[in-house]
Amino acid sequence: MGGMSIKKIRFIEPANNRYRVSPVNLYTYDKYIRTPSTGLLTLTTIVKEIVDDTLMYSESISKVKWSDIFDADIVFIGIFTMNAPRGYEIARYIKENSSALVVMGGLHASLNYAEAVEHCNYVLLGEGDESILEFINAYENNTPLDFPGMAYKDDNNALIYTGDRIPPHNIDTIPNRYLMYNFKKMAGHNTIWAQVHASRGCPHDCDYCALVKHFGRKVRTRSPENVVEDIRQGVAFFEERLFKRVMRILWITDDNFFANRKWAIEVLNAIIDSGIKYNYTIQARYEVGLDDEMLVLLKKAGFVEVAFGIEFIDDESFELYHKKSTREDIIKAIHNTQRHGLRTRGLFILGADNHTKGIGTRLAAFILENNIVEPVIQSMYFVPGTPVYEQSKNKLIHTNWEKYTGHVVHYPMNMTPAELQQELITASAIVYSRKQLFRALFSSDSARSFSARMTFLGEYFWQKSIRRDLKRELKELKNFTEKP
Ligand code: B12
Ligand code: SF4
Repeated sequence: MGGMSIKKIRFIEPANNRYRVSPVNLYTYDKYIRTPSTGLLTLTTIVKEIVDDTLMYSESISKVKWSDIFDADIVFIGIFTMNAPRGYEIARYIKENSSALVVMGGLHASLNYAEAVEHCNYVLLGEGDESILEFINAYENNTPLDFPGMAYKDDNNALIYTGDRIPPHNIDTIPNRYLMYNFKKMAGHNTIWAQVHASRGCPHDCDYCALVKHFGRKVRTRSPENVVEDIRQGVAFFEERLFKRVMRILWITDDNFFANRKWAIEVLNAIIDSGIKYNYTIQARYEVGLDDEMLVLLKKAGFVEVAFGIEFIDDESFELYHKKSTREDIIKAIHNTQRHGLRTRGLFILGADNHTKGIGTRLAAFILENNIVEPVIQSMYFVPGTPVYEQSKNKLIHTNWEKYTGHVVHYPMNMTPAELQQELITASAIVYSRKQLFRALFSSDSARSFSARMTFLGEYFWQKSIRRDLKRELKELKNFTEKP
Protein backbone atom coordinates (compact mmCIF):
# COMPACT_ATOMS: atom_id res chain seq x y z
CA MET A 1 0.00 0.00 0.00
CA GLY A 2 0.93 3.63 -0.62
CA GLY A 3 3.05 5.92 1.51
CA MET A 4 5.39 6.78 -1.32
CA SER A 5 6.22 9.83 -3.30
CA ILE A 6 4.43 9.83 -6.67
CA LYS A 7 6.76 11.10 -9.39
CA LYS A 8 5.40 9.70 -12.61
CA ILE A 9 1.84 9.13 -13.81
CA ARG A 10 0.61 7.78 -17.12
CA PHE A 11 -2.90 7.60 -18.60
CA ILE A 12 -3.92 5.11 -21.28
CA GLU A 13 -6.98 5.02 -23.53
CA PRO A 14 -7.23 1.47 -24.95
CA ALA A 15 -8.48 0.95 -28.50
CA ASN A 16 -9.84 -2.08 -30.31
CA ASN A 17 -8.46 -0.87 -33.61
CA ARG A 18 -5.05 0.29 -32.65
CA TYR A 19 -3.34 2.93 -34.70
CA ARG A 20 -1.16 1.69 -37.49
CA VAL A 21 0.57 3.84 -40.04
CA SER A 22 -1.38 3.86 -43.27
CA PRO A 23 -1.92 6.61 -45.84
CA VAL A 24 -5.62 5.78 -45.60
CA ASN A 25 -5.63 7.15 -42.07
CA LEU A 26 -4.93 10.60 -43.38
CA TYR A 27 -8.25 10.82 -45.00
CA THR A 28 -10.81 8.17 -44.18
CA TYR A 29 -11.50 6.25 -41.00
CA ASP A 30 -9.60 3.05 -40.57
CA LYS A 31 -12.74 1.13 -39.54
CA TYR A 32 -13.59 3.37 -36.62
CA ILE A 33 -13.43 7.00 -35.78
CA ARG A 34 -10.19 7.62 -33.96
CA THR A 35 -10.94 10.76 -31.96
CA PRO A 36 -9.28 10.28 -28.57
CA SER A 37 -10.91 10.73 -25.18
CA THR A 38 -11.55 14.23 -23.91
CA GLY A 39 -12.44 12.88 -20.47
CA LEU A 40 -9.10 11.18 -19.96
CA LEU A 41 -7.23 14.20 -21.32
CA THR A 42 -9.14 16.40 -18.86
CA LEU A 43 -7.95 14.20 -16.01
CA THR A 44 -4.39 14.24 -17.36
CA THR A 45 -4.50 18.04 -17.32
CA ILE A 46 -5.77 18.10 -13.73
CA VAL A 47 -3.14 15.63 -12.50
CA LYS A 48 -0.30 17.44 -14.29
CA GLU A 49 -0.90 20.30 -11.80
CA ILE A 50 0.35 18.13 -8.94
CA VAL A 51 2.65 15.61 -10.67
CA ASP A 52 4.75 17.21 -13.36
CA ASP A 53 5.71 14.01 -15.17
CA THR A 54 2.22 13.18 -16.40
CA LEU A 55 1.32 12.10 -19.94
CA MET A 56 -1.51 10.38 -21.77
CA TYR A 57 -1.47 7.76 -24.52
CA SER A 58 -4.41 6.89 -26.72
CA GLU A 59 -4.07 3.68 -28.67
CA SER A 60 -6.37 5.17 -31.31
CA ILE A 61 -3.69 7.58 -32.40
CA SER A 62 -0.35 6.10 -31.44
CA LYS A 63 1.50 3.08 -30.18
CA VAL A 64 2.08 3.05 -26.45
CA LYS A 65 5.74 3.26 -25.41
CA TRP A 66 5.61 0.46 -22.87
CA SER A 67 9.02 1.25 -21.42
CA ASP A 68 7.59 4.65 -20.49
CA ILE A 69 4.62 2.98 -18.80
CA PHE A 70 6.41 0.30 -16.81
CA ASP A 71 8.37 2.71 -14.60
CA ALA A 72 5.36 4.90 -13.78
CA ASP A 73 4.11 4.98 -10.19
CA ILE A 74 0.45 4.93 -11.20
CA VAL A 75 -1.17 4.06 -14.53
CA PHE A 76 -4.76 5.22 -14.99
CA ILE A 77 -6.79 3.43 -17.66
CA GLY A 78 -10.15 4.78 -18.89
CA ILE A 79 -12.68 2.40 -20.41
CA PHE A 80 -15.95 2.58 -22.28
CA THR A 81 -17.74 -0.72 -22.90
CA MET A 82 -16.35 -1.44 -26.35
CA ASN A 83 -12.72 -1.05 -25.31
CA ALA A 84 -13.03 -2.66 -21.86
CA PRO A 85 -11.53 -6.04 -22.90
CA ARG A 86 -8.50 -4.29 -24.37
CA GLY A 87 -8.27 -2.21 -21.17
CA TYR A 88 -8.21 -5.40 -19.09
CA GLU A 89 -5.54 -6.86 -21.35
CA ILE A 90 -3.39 -3.75 -20.91
CA ALA A 91 -3.89 -3.82 -17.13
CA ARG A 92 -2.70 -7.42 -17.00
CA TYR A 93 0.29 -6.64 -19.21
CA ILE A 94 1.36 -3.77 -16.95
CA LYS A 95 0.97 -5.84 -13.81
CA GLU A 96 3.05 -8.63 -15.32
CA ASN A 97 5.84 -6.27 -16.30
CA SER A 98 6.01 -3.61 -13.62
CA SER A 99 5.14 -2.65 -10.12
CA ALA A 100 3.00 0.31 -11.17
CA LEU A 101 -0.35 0.69 -9.46
CA VAL A 102 -3.12 0.16 -12.01
CA VAL A 103 -6.32 2.18 -11.53
CA MET A 104 -9.33 2.00 -13.83
CA GLY A 105 -12.21 4.40 -14.36
CA GLY A 106 -14.62 5.67 -17.01
CA LEU A 107 -18.17 4.81 -17.93
CA HIS A 108 -17.84 1.03 -18.18
CA ALA A 109 -15.66 0.64 -15.09
CA SER A 110 -18.08 2.79 -13.08
CA LEU A 111 -21.22 0.94 -14.11
CA ASN A 112 -19.54 -2.46 -13.89
CA TYR A 113 -17.04 -1.99 -11.10
CA ALA A 114 -17.37 -5.60 -9.87
CA GLU A 115 -16.10 -6.77 -13.26
CA ALA A 116 -13.40 -4.10 -13.63
CA VAL A 117 -11.96 -4.57 -10.16
CA GLU A 118 -10.90 -8.10 -11.12
CA HIS A 119 -8.33 -6.57 -13.48
CA CYS A 120 -6.75 -3.72 -11.53
CA ASN A 121 -5.82 -2.49 -8.09
CA TYR A 122 -8.58 0.09 -7.77
CA VAL A 123 -11.60 1.40 -9.65
CA LEU A 124 -12.50 5.07 -9.32
CA LEU A 125 -16.17 5.57 -10.05
CA GLY A 126 -17.97 8.43 -11.78
CA GLU A 127 -16.39 11.63 -13.00
CA GLY A 128 -12.77 11.70 -11.88
CA ASP A 129 -12.08 15.45 -11.89
CA GLU A 130 -11.88 15.70 -8.09
CA SER A 131 -11.61 12.12 -6.93
CA ILE A 132 -8.40 11.51 -8.86
CA LEU A 133 -6.53 14.13 -6.81
CA GLU A 134 -8.05 12.80 -3.61
CA PHE A 135 -6.89 9.33 -4.61
CA ILE A 136 -3.32 10.37 -5.43
CA ASN A 137 -3.01 12.35 -2.20
CA ALA A 138 -4.40 9.53 -0.08
CA TYR A 139 -2.16 6.99 -1.76
CA GLU A 140 0.89 9.17 -1.42
CA ASN A 141 0.22 9.90 2.26
CA ASN A 142 -0.84 6.37 3.09
CA THR A 143 -4.20 7.53 4.42
CA PRO A 144 -7.27 5.26 4.08
CA LEU A 145 -8.76 4.97 0.63
CA ASP A 146 -12.27 5.02 1.98
CA PHE A 147 -13.85 8.05 0.32
CA PRO A 148 -17.00 7.63 -1.82
CA GLY A 149 -16.54 6.43 -5.37
CA MET A 150 -14.00 3.62 -4.85
CA ALA A 151 -14.09 -0.11 -5.49
CA TYR A 152 -11.33 -2.61 -4.74
CA LYS A 153 -10.62 -6.05 -3.34
CA ASP A 154 -9.47 -6.21 0.30
CA ASP A 155 -6.85 -8.58 1.68
CA ASN A 156 -9.50 -11.31 1.97
CA ASN A 157 -10.42 -10.84 -1.68
CA ALA A 158 -13.79 -9.34 -0.69
CA LEU A 159 -15.20 -6.58 -2.91
CA ILE A 160 -15.24 -3.22 -1.17
CA TYR A 161 -17.44 -0.50 -2.63
CA THR A 162 -17.49 2.86 -0.89
CA GLY A 163 -20.68 4.25 -2.45
CA ASP A 164 -21.50 6.60 -5.29
CA ARG A 165 -19.48 9.70 -5.88
CA ILE A 166 -21.14 13.09 -6.10
CA PRO A 167 -20.30 14.92 -9.34
CA PRO A 168 -17.41 17.41 -9.26
CA HIS A 169 -18.18 21.05 -8.46
CA ASN A 170 -15.86 22.54 -11.03
CA ILE A 171 -15.81 21.22 -14.59
CA ASP A 172 -14.16 24.25 -16.16
CA THR A 173 -10.91 22.44 -17.00
CA ILE A 174 -9.63 23.05 -20.52
CA PRO A 175 -7.91 19.85 -21.59
CA ASN A 176 -4.29 20.53 -22.51
CA ARG A 177 -4.09 18.83 -25.89
CA TYR A 178 -0.29 18.83 -25.78
CA LEU A 179 -0.34 16.32 -22.93
CA MET A 180 -1.42 13.52 -25.25
CA TYR A 181 1.45 11.69 -26.86
CA ASN A 182 1.57 12.30 -30.64
CA PHE A 183 -1.74 14.19 -30.69
CA LYS A 184 -0.23 17.22 -32.39
CA LYS A 185 1.32 14.99 -35.03
CA MET A 186 -2.07 13.48 -35.76
CA ALA A 187 -3.94 16.77 -35.90
CA GLY A 188 -3.67 16.88 -39.67
CA HIS A 189 -5.59 13.63 -40.04
CA ASN A 190 -9.11 14.33 -41.16
CA THR A 191 -10.32 11.35 -39.20
CA ILE A 192 -9.62 13.08 -35.91
CA TRP A 193 -12.04 15.79 -34.95
CA ALA A 194 -11.48 18.75 -32.68
CA GLN A 195 -13.84 18.31 -29.72
CA VAL A 196 -15.15 20.41 -26.86
CA HIS A 197 -17.40 19.00 -24.15
CA ALA A 198 -19.28 21.95 -22.66
CA SER A 199 -21.83 20.46 -20.24
CA ARG A 200 -22.55 17.24 -18.41
CA GLY A 201 -25.77 15.52 -17.34
CA CYS A 202 -29.18 15.27 -18.96
CA PRO A 203 -32.60 15.99 -17.42
CA HIS A 204 -34.27 13.14 -19.30
CA ASP A 205 -34.29 9.62 -18.04
CA CYS A 206 -34.37 7.31 -21.06
CA ASP A 207 -34.23 3.90 -19.46
CA TYR A 208 -31.58 2.53 -21.83
CA CYS A 209 -29.14 5.40 -21.39
CA ALA A 210 -25.92 4.91 -19.45
CA LEU A 211 -25.22 8.60 -19.39
CA VAL A 212 -27.89 9.50 -16.86
CA LYS A 213 -26.50 6.90 -14.50
CA HIS A 214 -22.94 8.13 -14.98
CA PHE A 215 -23.39 11.91 -15.22
CA GLY A 216 -26.75 12.36 -13.44
CA ARG A 217 -29.92 14.23 -14.36
CA LYS A 218 -28.78 17.62 -13.17
CA VAL A 219 -27.27 19.54 -16.07
CA ARG A 220 -23.93 21.10 -15.14
CA THR A 221 -22.45 23.65 -17.45
CA ARG A 222 -19.06 25.23 -18.03
CA SER A 223 -18.95 29.02 -18.14
CA PRO A 224 -19.45 30.41 -21.68
CA GLU A 225 -16.02 32.14 -21.50
CA ASN A 226 -14.35 28.88 -20.55
CA VAL A 227 -16.08 27.05 -23.42
CA VAL A 228 -15.01 29.72 -25.91
CA GLU A 229 -11.41 29.57 -24.68
CA ASP A 230 -11.46 25.78 -25.11
CA ILE A 231 -12.79 26.25 -28.66
CA ARG A 232 -10.10 28.81 -29.40
CA GLN A 233 -7.37 26.44 -28.19
CA GLY A 234 -8.96 23.50 -30.02
CA VAL A 235 -9.12 25.37 -33.32
CA ALA A 236 -5.52 26.59 -32.95
CA PHE A 237 -4.32 23.08 -32.13
CA PHE A 238 -5.85 21.64 -35.28
CA GLU A 239 -5.24 24.56 -37.63
CA GLU A 240 -1.73 25.77 -36.80
CA ARG A 241 0.05 23.60 -39.31
CA LEU A 242 1.63 23.73 -42.68
CA PHE A 243 -1.01 21.77 -44.55
CA LYS A 244 -4.57 22.72 -43.78
CA ARG A 245 -7.08 19.99 -43.02
CA VAL A 246 -9.78 19.22 -45.56
CA MET A 247 -12.41 18.71 -42.87
CA ARG A 248 -12.31 21.84 -40.75
CA ILE A 249 -14.95 21.21 -38.17
CA LEU A 250 -15.18 21.20 -34.39
CA TRP A 251 -17.56 18.89 -32.59
CA ILE A 252 -19.39 20.06 -29.48
CA THR A 253 -19.80 16.60 -27.98
CA ASP A 254 -22.41 17.29 -25.28
CA ASP A 255 -25.26 14.81 -25.11
CA ASN A 256 -27.85 17.47 -24.59
CA PHE A 257 -26.27 20.89 -25.08
CA PHE A 258 -29.73 22.47 -25.39
CA ALA A 259 -31.10 21.09 -22.10
CA ASN A 260 -30.30 24.42 -20.41
CA ARG A 261 -31.67 26.69 -23.12
CA LYS A 262 -30.61 29.98 -21.50
CA TRP A 263 -27.02 28.81 -21.10
CA ALA A 264 -26.93 27.39 -24.65
CA ILE A 265 -27.95 30.80 -25.99
CA GLU A 266 -25.25 32.47 -23.88
CA VAL A 267 -22.61 30.10 -25.24
CA LEU A 268 -23.68 30.64 -28.84
CA ASN A 269 -23.62 34.42 -28.34
CA ALA A 270 -20.18 34.15 -26.75
CA ILE A 271 -18.92 32.21 -29.79
CA ILE A 272 -20.37 34.88 -32.10
CA ASP A 273 -18.84 37.72 -30.03
CA SER A 274 -15.45 35.97 -29.89
CA GLY A 275 -14.91 36.52 -33.60
CA ILE A 276 -13.69 32.92 -34.01
CA LYS A 277 -14.66 31.84 -37.52
CA TYR A 278 -14.95 28.10 -37.67
CA ASN A 279 -17.35 25.27 -38.57
CA TYR A 280 -19.12 23.33 -35.85
CA THR A 281 -21.30 20.27 -35.51
CA ILE A 282 -23.44 19.23 -32.57
CA GLN A 283 -25.78 16.43 -31.45
CA ALA A 284 -29.36 17.32 -30.56
CA ARG A 285 -32.83 16.04 -29.80
CA TYR A 286 -35.37 16.82 -32.50
CA GLU A 287 -36.99 19.69 -30.53
CA VAL A 288 -34.09 21.98 -31.42
CA GLY A 289 -35.15 21.71 -35.04
CA LEU A 290 -38.39 23.47 -34.12
CA ASP A 291 -36.65 26.26 -32.19
CA ASP A 292 -36.12 29.04 -34.74
CA GLU A 293 -34.28 31.39 -32.38
CA MET A 294 -31.75 28.66 -31.57
CA LEU A 295 -31.31 27.70 -35.22
CA VAL A 296 -30.60 31.29 -36.22
CA LEU A 297 -27.95 31.53 -33.51
CA LEU A 298 -26.41 28.19 -34.45
CA LYS A 299 -26.08 29.30 -38.05
CA LYS A 300 -24.64 32.66 -37.05
CA ALA A 301 -22.09 31.07 -34.71
CA GLY A 302 -20.73 28.88 -37.53
CA PHE A 303 -22.59 25.62 -37.06
CA VAL A 304 -22.92 23.78 -40.35
CA GLU A 305 -24.63 20.64 -39.17
CA VAL A 306 -26.95 19.27 -36.49
CA ALA A 307 -26.79 15.54 -35.72
CA PHE A 308 -30.22 14.43 -34.56
CA GLY A 309 -30.59 11.34 -32.39
CA ILE A 310 -33.65 10.25 -34.35
CA GLU A 311 -33.38 6.50 -33.56
CA PHE A 312 -36.65 5.31 -35.19
CA ILE A 313 -38.91 6.22 -38.08
CA ASP A 314 -42.25 4.93 -36.82
CA ASP A 315 -44.43 5.95 -33.90
CA GLU A 316 -44.85 2.42 -32.65
CA SER A 317 -41.11 2.14 -31.93
CA PHE A 318 -41.07 5.52 -30.16
CA GLU A 319 -43.89 4.35 -27.91
CA LEU A 320 -42.27 0.99 -27.25
CA TYR A 321 -39.07 2.65 -26.05
CA HIS A 322 -40.72 5.58 -24.27
CA LYS A 323 -39.11 8.10 -26.55
CA LYS A 324 -41.16 11.26 -26.76
CA SER A 325 -41.07 11.87 -30.52
CA THR A 326 -43.30 11.26 -33.49
CA ARG A 327 -42.38 10.66 -37.11
CA GLU A 328 -44.27 13.81 -38.07
CA ASP A 329 -42.45 16.04 -35.57
CA ILE A 330 -39.11 14.65 -36.63
CA ILE A 331 -39.74 15.34 -40.30
CA LYS A 332 -40.87 18.87 -39.43
CA ALA A 333 -37.73 19.43 -37.34
CA ILE A 334 -35.43 18.13 -40.08
CA HIS A 335 -36.96 20.30 -42.77
CA ASN A 336 -36.99 23.36 -40.56
CA THR A 337 -33.32 22.88 -39.70
CA GLN A 338 -32.46 22.56 -43.37
CA ARG A 339 -34.49 25.71 -44.07
CA HIS A 340 -32.06 27.53 -41.77
CA GLY A 341 -29.16 26.39 -43.94
CA LEU A 342 -27.91 23.66 -41.61
CA ARG A 343 -27.19 20.13 -42.77
CA THR A 344 -28.97 17.36 -40.90
CA ARG A 345 -27.15 14.22 -39.87
CA GLY A 346 -29.20 11.39 -38.36
CA LEU A 347 -28.44 8.67 -35.84
CA PHE A 348 -30.66 5.59 -36.18
CA ILE A 349 -31.31 2.25 -34.47
CA LEU A 350 -32.45 -0.95 -36.15
CA GLY A 351 -33.67 -4.03 -34.28
CA ALA A 352 -36.51 -2.67 -32.17
CA ASP A 353 -39.07 -5.25 -31.08
CA ASN A 354 -41.51 -4.15 -33.79
CA HIS A 355 -38.96 -4.10 -36.62
CA THR A 356 -39.49 -6.64 -39.38
CA LYS A 357 -37.57 -7.67 -42.49
CA GLY A 358 -37.29 -4.80 -44.94
CA ILE A 359 -36.70 -2.20 -42.20
CA GLY A 360 -33.25 -1.43 -43.66
CA THR A 361 -34.71 -0.51 -47.04
CA ARG A 362 -37.51 1.52 -45.42
CA LEU A 363 -35.01 3.42 -43.29
CA ALA A 364 -32.78 4.13 -46.28
CA ALA A 365 -35.79 5.53 -48.19
CA PHE A 366 -36.62 7.80 -45.22
CA ILE A 367 -33.03 9.05 -45.07
CA LEU A 368 -32.84 9.84 -48.77
CA GLU A 369 -36.33 11.37 -48.97
CA ASN A 370 -35.54 13.74 -46.13
CA ASN A 371 -32.05 14.62 -47.32
CA ILE A 372 -30.37 13.36 -44.15
CA VAL A 373 -26.63 13.33 -44.73
CA GLU A 374 -24.03 10.92 -43.39
CA PRO A 375 -26.42 8.91 -41.22
CA VAL A 376 -25.07 6.53 -38.58
CA ILE A 377 -27.13 3.33 -38.47
CA GLN A 378 -26.64 0.90 -35.62
CA SER A 379 -28.24 -2.15 -34.14
CA MET A 380 -30.19 -1.85 -30.89
CA TYR A 381 -27.62 -1.28 -28.22
CA PHE A 382 -27.54 -2.73 -24.69
CA VAL A 383 -25.33 -0.90 -22.27
CA PRO A 384 -24.23 -3.06 -19.36
CA GLY A 385 -25.08 -1.38 -16.09
CA THR A 386 -28.41 0.06 -17.23
CA PRO A 387 -31.84 -1.34 -16.24
CA VAL A 388 -32.59 -2.19 -19.86
CA TYR A 389 -29.50 -4.34 -20.03
CA GLU A 390 -30.58 -6.23 -16.91
CA GLN A 391 -34.07 -6.79 -18.32
CA SER A 392 -32.73 -7.90 -21.71
CA LYS A 393 -30.07 -10.33 -20.53
CA ASN A 394 -31.95 -13.33 -21.92
CA LYS A 395 -32.08 -11.71 -25.37
CA LEU A 396 -28.33 -11.28 -25.71
CA ILE A 397 -26.21 -13.50 -27.91
CA HIS A 398 -22.99 -12.85 -26.01
CA THR A 399 -21.24 -10.34 -23.79
CA ASN A 400 -18.16 -9.90 -25.89
CA TRP A 401 -17.95 -6.16 -25.22
CA GLU A 402 -15.75 -5.51 -28.23
CA LYS A 403 -18.74 -6.16 -30.44
CA TYR A 404 -20.91 -3.68 -28.55
CA THR A 405 -20.35 -1.02 -31.16
CA GLY A 406 -23.65 -1.09 -32.99
CA HIS A 407 -23.31 -4.62 -34.41
CA VAL A 408 -26.12 -7.12 -33.71
CA VAL A 409 -25.70 -8.60 -30.23
CA HIS A 410 -29.29 -9.66 -29.48
CA TYR A 411 -32.17 -11.81 -30.74
CA PRO A 412 -34.64 -9.37 -32.27
CA MET A 413 -38.34 -10.16 -31.88
CA ASN A 414 -39.24 -10.66 -35.54
CA MET A 415 -35.99 -11.57 -37.24
CA THR A 416 -32.97 -13.75 -36.67
CA PRO A 417 -29.79 -11.93 -35.59
CA ALA A 418 -28.28 -12.59 -39.04
CA GLU A 419 -31.35 -11.13 -40.77
CA LEU A 420 -31.08 -7.99 -38.68
CA GLN A 421 -27.38 -7.67 -39.44
CA GLN A 422 -28.28 -7.97 -43.14
CA GLU A 423 -30.75 -5.07 -42.70
CA LEU A 424 -27.91 -2.93 -41.32
CA ILE A 425 -25.76 -3.81 -44.31
CA THR A 426 -28.61 -3.07 -46.76
CA ALA A 427 -29.42 0.31 -45.24
CA SER A 428 -25.77 1.37 -45.32
CA ALA A 429 -25.27 0.07 -48.87
CA ILE A 430 -28.23 2.14 -50.14
CA VAL A 431 -27.40 5.43 -48.48
CA TYR A 432 -23.68 5.08 -49.14
CA SER A 433 -24.02 3.73 -52.69
CA ARG A 434 -21.86 4.88 -55.61
CA LYS A 435 -24.88 6.76 -56.91
CA GLN A 436 -25.17 8.71 -53.66
CA LEU A 437 -21.43 9.34 -53.66
CA PHE A 438 -21.66 10.77 -57.15
CA ARG A 439 -24.60 12.92 -56.06
CA ALA A 440 -22.75 14.17 -52.99
CA LEU A 441 -19.62 15.03 -54.94
CA PHE A 442 -21.06 16.57 -58.07
CA SER A 443 -24.61 17.79 -57.41
CA SER A 444 -25.15 21.50 -57.87
CA ASP A 445 -26.77 21.71 -54.42
CA SER A 446 -25.32 24.93 -53.01
CA ALA A 447 -25.88 23.73 -49.41
CA ARG A 448 -23.12 21.20 -49.97
CA SER A 449 -19.85 22.91 -49.16
CA PHE A 450 -16.51 21.51 -50.28
CA SER A 451 -15.94 20.21 -46.78
CA ALA A 452 -19.39 18.51 -46.76
CA ARG A 453 -18.62 16.80 -50.05
CA MET A 454 -15.30 15.58 -48.70
CA THR A 455 -16.96 14.39 -45.49
CA PHE A 456 -19.29 12.21 -47.53
CA LEU A 457 -16.36 10.80 -49.45
CA GLY A 458 -14.60 9.89 -46.19
CA GLU A 459 -17.74 8.34 -44.73
CA TYR A 460 -18.40 6.43 -47.95
CA PHE A 461 -15.12 4.54 -47.44
CA TRP A 462 -15.67 4.28 -43.70
CA GLN A 463 -19.06 2.64 -44.24
CA LYS A 464 -17.52 0.27 -46.77
CA SER A 465 -15.13 -0.98 -44.11
CA ILE A 466 -17.97 -1.25 -41.57
CA ARG A 467 -20.05 -3.29 -44.01
CA ARG A 468 -17.07 -5.55 -44.61
CA ASP A 469 -16.90 -6.22 -40.86
CA LEU A 470 -20.63 -6.77 -40.59
CA LYS A 471 -20.57 -9.21 -43.52
CA ARG A 472 -17.67 -11.12 -42.04
CA GLU A 473 -19.71 -11.66 -38.86
CA LEU A 474 -22.78 -12.87 -40.74
CA LYS A 475 -21.56 -16.43 -40.97
CA GLU A 476 -21.14 -16.68 -37.22
CA LEU A 477 -24.47 -14.96 -36.56
CA LYS A 478 -26.26 -17.54 -38.69
CA ASN A 479 -25.58 -20.08 -35.92
CA PHE A 480 -27.92 -18.16 -33.65
CA THR A 481 -31.38 -19.14 -34.73
CA GLU A 482 -33.03 -20.48 -31.58
CA LYS A 483 -34.18 -17.79 -29.20
CA PRO A 484 -33.22 -18.59 -25.61
C1 B12 B 1 -17.16 12.06 -28.30
C2 B12 B 1 -17.71 10.66 -28.26
C3 B12 B 1 -17.16 9.73 -29.15
C4 B12 B 1 -15.93 10.03 -29.98
C5 B12 B 1 -14.69 9.99 -29.10
C6 B12 B 1 -14.78 8.96 -27.99
C7 B12 B 1 -13.69 9.05 -26.97
N1 B12 B 1 -12.53 8.58 -27.32
O1 B12 B 1 -13.90 9.57 -25.88
C8 B12 B 1 -15.97 8.92 -31.07
C9 B12 B 1 -16.54 9.50 -32.32
C10 B12 B 1 -14.65 8.25 -31.37
C11 B12 B 1 -16.98 7.95 -30.46
C12 B12 B 1 -17.21 6.73 -31.02
C13 B12 B 1 -18.06 5.80 -30.49
N2 B12 B 1 -18.86 5.96 -29.44
CO1 B12 B 1 -18.95 7.58 -28.43
N3 B12 B 1 -19.29 9.12 -27.41
C14 B12 B 1 -18.74 10.30 -27.39
C15 B12 B 1 -19.48 11.18 -26.37
C16 B12 B 1 -20.59 11.90 -27.09
C17 B12 B 1 -18.67 12.18 -25.58
C18 B12 B 1 -17.43 11.61 -24.84
C19 B12 B 1 -16.92 12.65 -23.89
O2 B12 B 1 -16.08 13.44 -24.25
N4 B12 B 1 -17.48 12.70 -22.66
C20 B12 B 1 -17.20 13.73 -21.69
C21 B12 B 1 -16.13 13.31 -20.69
C22 B12 B 1 -15.94 14.41 -19.66
O3 B12 B 1 -16.60 12.14 -20.04
P1 B12 B 1 -15.76 10.78 -20.00
O4 B12 B 1 -14.98 10.61 -21.22
O5 B12 B 1 -16.65 9.70 -19.60
O6 B12 B 1 -14.70 11.04 -18.82
C23 B12 B 1 -15.05 11.34 -17.48
C24 B12 B 1 -15.46 10.16 -16.59
O7 B12 B 1 -16.01 9.04 -17.24
C25 B12 B 1 -14.23 9.79 -15.81
N5 B12 B 1 -13.23 8.92 -16.42
C26 B12 B 1 -13.03 8.57 -17.69
N6 B12 B 1 -11.97 7.78 -17.80
C27 B12 B 1 -11.45 7.63 -16.59
C28 B12 B 1 -10.33 6.93 -16.14
C29 B12 B 1 -10.02 6.95 -14.79
C30 B12 B 1 -8.85 6.19 -14.29
C31 B12 B 1 -10.83 7.69 -13.88
C32 B12 B 1 -10.49 7.74 -12.45
C33 B12 B 1 -11.97 8.38 -14.34
C34 B12 B 1 -12.24 8.35 -15.68
O8 B12 B 1 -13.67 11.06 -15.60
C35 B12 B 1 -13.78 11.83 -16.82
C36 B12 B 1 -13.85 13.30 -16.48
O9 B12 B 1 -14.94 13.56 -15.65
C37 B12 B 1 -20.02 10.05 -25.43
C38 B12 B 1 -21.18 10.47 -24.58
C39 B12 B 1 -20.68 11.04 -23.24
N7 B12 B 1 -21.34 12.02 -22.72
O10 B12 B 1 -19.70 10.64 -22.67
C40 B12 B 1 -20.30 8.92 -26.40
C41 B12 B 1 -20.14 7.49 -25.91
C42 B12 B 1 -18.89 7.37 -25.14
N8 B12 B 1 -19.98 6.75 -27.15
C43 B12 B 1 -20.54 5.60 -27.13
C44 B12 B 1 -20.50 4.68 -28.22
C45 B12 B 1 -21.40 3.47 -28.09
C46 B12 B 1 -19.66 4.88 -29.30
C47 B12 B 1 -19.50 3.98 -30.52
C48 B12 B 1 -19.48 2.49 -30.24
C49 B12 B 1 -20.60 4.34 -31.49
C50 B12 B 1 -20.54 3.63 -32.78
N9 B12 B 1 -21.30 2.59 -32.89
O11 B12 B 1 -19.81 4.03 -33.66
C51 B12 B 1 -18.18 4.46 -31.13
C52 B12 B 1 -17.00 3.56 -30.74
C53 B12 B 1 -15.86 3.75 -31.62
C54 B12 B 1 -14.74 2.81 -31.34
N10 B12 B 1 -13.59 3.37 -31.09
O12 B12 B 1 -14.88 1.63 -31.34
C55 B12 B 1 -21.26 5.35 -25.83
C56 B12 B 1 -20.50 4.37 -24.94
C57 B12 B 1 -21.41 3.49 -24.14
C58 B12 B 1 -20.63 2.62 -23.23
N11 B12 B 1 -21.31 1.96 -22.33
O13 B12 B 1 -19.44 2.50 -23.30
C59 B12 B 1 -21.39 6.81 -25.25
C60 B12 B 1 -21.36 6.91 -23.74
C61 B12 B 1 -22.68 7.38 -25.83
C62 B12 B 1 -23.96 6.80 -25.29
N12 B12 B 1 -25.05 7.47 -25.54
O14 B12 B 1 -24.08 5.77 -24.69
N13 B12 B 1 -17.64 8.48 -29.40
S1 SF4 C 1 -32.10 12.37 -23.96
FE1 SF4 C 1 -30.23 11.33 -24.71
S2 SF4 C 1 -28.64 11.77 -23.14
FE2 SF4 C 1 -30.64 12.27 -22.25
S3 SF4 C 1 -31.24 10.43 -21.11
FE3 SF4 C 1 -32.18 10.28 -23.14
S4 SF4 C 1 -30.69 9.14 -24.41
FE4 SF4 C 1 -29.61 9.82 -22.55
